[in-house]
Amino acid sequence: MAETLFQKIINVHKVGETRDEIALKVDQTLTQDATGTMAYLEFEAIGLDRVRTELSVSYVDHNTLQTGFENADDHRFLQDMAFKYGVYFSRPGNGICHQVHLERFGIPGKVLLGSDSHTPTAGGMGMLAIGVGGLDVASAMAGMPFYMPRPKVVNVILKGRLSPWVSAKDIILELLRRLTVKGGVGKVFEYTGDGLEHLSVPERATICNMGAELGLTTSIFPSDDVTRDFLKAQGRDDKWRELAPDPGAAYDHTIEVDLEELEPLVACPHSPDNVVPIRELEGRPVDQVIIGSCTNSSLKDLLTVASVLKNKKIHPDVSLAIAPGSRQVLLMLALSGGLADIISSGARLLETACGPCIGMGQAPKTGGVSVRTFNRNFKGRSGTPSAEVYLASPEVAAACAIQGVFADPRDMGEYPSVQLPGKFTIDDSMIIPPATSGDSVEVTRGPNIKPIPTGKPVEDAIEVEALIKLGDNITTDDIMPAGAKILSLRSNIPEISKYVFGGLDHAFHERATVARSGCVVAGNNYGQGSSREHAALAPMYLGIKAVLALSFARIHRSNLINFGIIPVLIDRETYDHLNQGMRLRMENIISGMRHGLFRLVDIDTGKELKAWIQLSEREANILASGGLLNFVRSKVKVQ
Ligand code: MIC
Ligand code: SF4
Repeated sequence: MAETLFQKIINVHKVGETRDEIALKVDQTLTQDATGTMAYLEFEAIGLDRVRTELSVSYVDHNTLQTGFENADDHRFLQDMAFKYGVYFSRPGNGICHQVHLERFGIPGKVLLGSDSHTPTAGGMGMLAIGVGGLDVASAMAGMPFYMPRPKVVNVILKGRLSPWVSAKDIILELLRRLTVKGGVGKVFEYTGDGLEHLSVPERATICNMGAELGLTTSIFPSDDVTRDFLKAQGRDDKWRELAPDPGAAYDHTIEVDLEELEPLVACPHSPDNVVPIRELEGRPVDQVIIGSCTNSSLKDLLTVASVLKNKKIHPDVSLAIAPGSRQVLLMLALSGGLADIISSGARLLETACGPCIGMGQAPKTGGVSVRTFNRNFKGRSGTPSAEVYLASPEVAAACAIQGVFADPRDMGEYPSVQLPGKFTIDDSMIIPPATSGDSVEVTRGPNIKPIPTGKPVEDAIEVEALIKLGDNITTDDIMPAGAKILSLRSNIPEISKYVFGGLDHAFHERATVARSGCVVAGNNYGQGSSREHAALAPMYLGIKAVLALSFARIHRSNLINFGIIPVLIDRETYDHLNQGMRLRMENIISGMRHGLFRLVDIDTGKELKAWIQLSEREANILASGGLLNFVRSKVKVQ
């Protein structure tokens, strides 16, 4: 039978399956520092002396601002842990994990699990790459399979060729416009079509990267001649193999995008799916432009920007900042002369890291309008709650920086068609290989690194207070905000838990501390966005026992289960009934976890509310063990 590419990769990695889940052997893992400190503490708690993957890499790219000892201590801890346990360590300054992984480690056809929601970026080179919480990565590093909810596979056919000044970013923005941030939940997008021929690996990676914003499990492109050329330029052509779906493979659904019809698009505040053509915004003033992030900071992107900025100055009312995706990109930009064009335009050069994407500097002014080549524009994520953040391609961003207003790049004359070099400059000196034996390696732990709290087995009956009632599409940035101040507490759960829901409700922490046993009520797609397990771990620490929502985002749902919080599904009637401050009783939870039904009662009125628990058998076992860490520990020992 003709098979999809997804199916072919599954066939060689499947180590078990149930009706709902496929168990996969994981070949590679990646972590970044903001999720990595927890992931390695968790791996350490599992008790093995070496990772059991083909390759694991620890990147430092998020918490690079060192305004106190905390981040520097975490970096040292991560370097020691990597050296000890058999993990490659990409030093701060070497680049953003997803960009560096594409350049130096990705291999077509392999399964990659990463503790960052944009791990699917590697789908641009034919990897099956999935974003998960840190504990899932720790478990994979311990050699445990990854259990993927069985997705629907959608064929996205890209037809024709992009017009000048229209870029890969516009393809994914068009999909977000059509499908919304909920449109990809439970799905994998597999790209085919004659349009692929003209899309380089970094452009494909941009499309896969923002598949995370659709809520997709992952996205994947075939591995073809374009992939081979990329790997060859990286001196890694031995890693190439051809991978494609069989002709006539059956998909659950098909979407077509005619690339010739696309125009430059922009996602307006405060959601990546709030997409309009740039012409609808033309002429409105812009205060800040930032080019970078794991979505758009490849050499291709920055060489294009350099050509646009060449012999021009940025508008006096605009601050333009540029953060190259990796040290390789920065080096080659310098060697090509493009960096000089960028600097002389008046741009501010930032280090090769996530930077402003996660609120590490460059927060806009009060009410400022910021055009960014990033993937997320959730309210407050930039560090300025009143700022208006727009997401666009590097081409649009550069045009806005020069004009000082939203500007259509198509008015800038001839498109600088940039060709990628046949050979990249390769220097892996900022990647430290692990020690051959970790036995004698001492791990340094700064005072900010606190032990991980572990969950307790779920009880059969509990009383909880509804501590907050929220609407649809609540992001993990809403639950556990980021930004320079809070991110430095990622290895200190007691401290970071003070900021849970901080941007929405400053009194939440105090209410939760007083109540000691609470639940959260939410609408659809609760927990969309990042993979940060702190959005489950910190609420668990505050005594949150359950989240009652109309629906959940995939990664966050798993994180809740991993930390012993029950994801309870409710219908609209129950949602409308529930209010902040209500006291609720949950009964028959243990059998409910196996069979779905349990009792949810409004204590004050005695009214019984419709609610159910939908878990796989494995997930029920995890909750019964008090979380994944306890569960994995028991499994690893018996192996
Ligand atoms: C993000 O883009 O939100 C992050 C920061 O990269 C997160 C991970 C984290 O919170 O550490 C993600 O995307 O998973
Ligand atoms: Fe870093 Fe932003 Fe990418 Fe997250 S989305 S990995 S913060 S660059």
